[in-house]
Amino acid sequence: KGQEKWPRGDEKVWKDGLRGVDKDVPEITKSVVHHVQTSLARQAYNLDEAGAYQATALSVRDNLLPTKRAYYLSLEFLMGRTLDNALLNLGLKNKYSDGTTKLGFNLEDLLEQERDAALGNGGLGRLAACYLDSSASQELPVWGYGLRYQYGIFQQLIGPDGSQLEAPDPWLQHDNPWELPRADVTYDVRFYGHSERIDGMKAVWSGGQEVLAMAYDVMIPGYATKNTNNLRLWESKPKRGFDLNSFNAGDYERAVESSNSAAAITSVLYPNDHTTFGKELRLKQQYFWTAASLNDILRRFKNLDKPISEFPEYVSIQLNDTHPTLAIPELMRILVDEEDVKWDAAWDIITRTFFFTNHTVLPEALEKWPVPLMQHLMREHSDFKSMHAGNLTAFDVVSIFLQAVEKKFPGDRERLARMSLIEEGFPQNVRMANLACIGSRKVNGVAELHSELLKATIMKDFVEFFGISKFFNVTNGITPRRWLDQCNPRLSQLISETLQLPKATFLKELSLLEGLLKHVDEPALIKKWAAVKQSNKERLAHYVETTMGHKINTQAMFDVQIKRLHEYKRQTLNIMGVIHRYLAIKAMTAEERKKVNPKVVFFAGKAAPGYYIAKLTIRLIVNVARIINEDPETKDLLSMFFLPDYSVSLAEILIPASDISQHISTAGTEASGTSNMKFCLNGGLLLGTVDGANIEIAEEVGEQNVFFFGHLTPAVEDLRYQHMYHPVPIEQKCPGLAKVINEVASGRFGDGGVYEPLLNTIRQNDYYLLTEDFDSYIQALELVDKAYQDRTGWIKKSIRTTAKMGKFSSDRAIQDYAQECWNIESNKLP
Ligand code: Z15
Repeated sequence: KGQEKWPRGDEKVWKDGLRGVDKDVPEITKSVVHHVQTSLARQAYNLDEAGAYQATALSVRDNLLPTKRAYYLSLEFLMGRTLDNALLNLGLKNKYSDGTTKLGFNLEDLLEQERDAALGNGGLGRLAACYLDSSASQELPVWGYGLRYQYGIFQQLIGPDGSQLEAPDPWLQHDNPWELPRADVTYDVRFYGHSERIDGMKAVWSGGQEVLAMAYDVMIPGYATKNTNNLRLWESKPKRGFDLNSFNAGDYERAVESSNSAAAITSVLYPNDHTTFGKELRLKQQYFWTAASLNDILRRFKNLDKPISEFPEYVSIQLNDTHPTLAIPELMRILVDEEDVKWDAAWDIITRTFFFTNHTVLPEALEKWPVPLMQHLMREHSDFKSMHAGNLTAFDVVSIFLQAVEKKFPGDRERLARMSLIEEGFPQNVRMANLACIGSRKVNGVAELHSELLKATIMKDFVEFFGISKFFNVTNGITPRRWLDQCNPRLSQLISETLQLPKATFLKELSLLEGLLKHVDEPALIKKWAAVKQSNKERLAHYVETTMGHKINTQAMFDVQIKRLHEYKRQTLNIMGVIHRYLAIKAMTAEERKKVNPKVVFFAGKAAPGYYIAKLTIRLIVNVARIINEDPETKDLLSMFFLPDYSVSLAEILIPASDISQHISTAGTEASGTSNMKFCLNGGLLLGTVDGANIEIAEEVGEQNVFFFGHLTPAVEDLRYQHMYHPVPIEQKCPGLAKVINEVASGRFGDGGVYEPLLNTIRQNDYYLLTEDFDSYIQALELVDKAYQDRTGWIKKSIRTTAKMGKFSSDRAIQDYAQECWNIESNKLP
């Protein structure tokens, strides 16, 4: 239009926009310049309005393009309470506090009314919850899929003899304001029945039981953003309540039964952690959930109107452990039988869509399902009869994969047997980890050591077959919103004042905590830091007093071990250590007792209802506590509590109150641990073995600020071999521990005979190596006592520990997944 000046506008903006150097050039300007240069291949010097229109339109269109989404499939989401978290994320806590006060209600009391959503067992389920928080907070399009159990993890009661009792957790008895029932989102899921092939190609699956999956949506608010993500939980329902055409009594009964069994699928969370039971209902849960989720994902993809070959460009699916592995053969079935995709092309889609996270190397936790059970339940997937090309079924993955292995390693029959998806035996079993591995683009462990062990043990053959680049590590993380700001508001406030930063700044960029190091020697900070810890200890003491009726000395050191009861986590080592200390104090003179560092030991955790040894450990802890808490000679110096019914909400009280916490698994057994991170973030010091994420925590905070003991991972195998083939009596191997065991057996803490099976696990083959680590454990406890005597030194360690926890934010972990696996970007609007 006769403009003289080229380029139009500000020349510097054009130039800097092009090179992308000037931070002051707004995103939108950069995006338009980008399209001028790349999409139009034109120059600022000859750009007319028609060209500028094109570039502007392309830039706007970028905002409309469908973004890729990642789906987190987890059988467990251990969410805890929502109200406080939602208020903090929205920045509305103060306003609501004022609002309810005016109405005569104290907000803190109202928060206590909420029941935990406890749809998980422990670490794996809580990790999923932290990951949803971090995804929403970083505006990443990650949606969760799980099951809406009627009953969450059981409620734990302690019986008169000290044993664990289980009661149901009917968490949905009152209305749940955090979920939205979606009667409009339902899918049919088929079980049993038979499949027929048409033209020897496509299979049609019919008959059997059809169940309805109905969606419930749980909103996941992000922190300091309007963005919310979604957690979709499926409920099972009978497809037709009753078949109205059935008039005779037999049919009526069958209709009632089938409606019962449909509703049963999502009725209860399996309370076993780290063990597989091979129960048919559990397999039904897994298939029901993966089939409904995949249908939903596929329907959403189809709305985009893209060719099915582009599925992996829009969808990534993270498998949280092997529980959702049936999604692999199910997607294969859908692609081949329903979408007419050729076998090889379908497998290519599969292996670009799925990603697999392994959470343990313990053999008893590796899922295996009997082939006959699978064949019965999922006719279509497991029809092993048809093997010729063009007539393949979803589980023919087995033979095709083995052919490829055979080609790469000719004649290596043992390798073939190890890598097969089928473990030979009566019956044969499907090895889910093998299936998850070959069907995924990448496989990761959850801490550096664990990922290394994975590659060296259960995935060794697969590393040799696929190459090392398929395997990687994402160290777990925790959300600092719940595990600092929400559970420890006073510490969060103190950090904010010290760093002179708004809370929102370091809660979103946790590495900023390092700024505390500059202040670590300031007496004012040390004093305030100690005061915060003290008030958290008083809050815990108040909880124990009101729920259990015990008064606690809050001047004593608080020593905490809270986690699922399991032999590998070695709560037994802790209780033996407590008894050892008790006996030592008993043997002291009054003068010597004055030098003892007073201590209160807290335990909490659930045992799987069928895990006999774990339950016996609880019984021992409770009964030892009953004796020592009543002993007038020692009770001011040592007391011990087993807090019943451990939960997310109880963790929120315990963690900020701890001076020291214990993470003492046999080296090489705890994949990562995540409560270790929570304690350290709250300024509690760590007493632990060289295992899981403990190692990376020590790397960050410095070895002088943690208390390590025990044998290292490479020694474990050898020690176990020695125990097996060259057993040494416990009196010789570890006299200190033998003495403690004898006291228990003699009945000092109630009927000793009861504990024989537990004591025998140590006396006999001592698989978890208590006799090997006991002496160094006791030494480490002495070092802890010594360090605690220097209170100022201790507080400095505490501040340094908190300061170095940036790495363990789940924001970082989610970034790792987003980049390494999902290839997704933030949804942030310009
Ligand atoms: C579970 O909570 C974990 C692993 C499992 O295999 C099962 Cl079945 C449940 C835990 C690990 O024991 C723990 O070390 C890890 O921090 C957590 O998963 C999250 O990765």
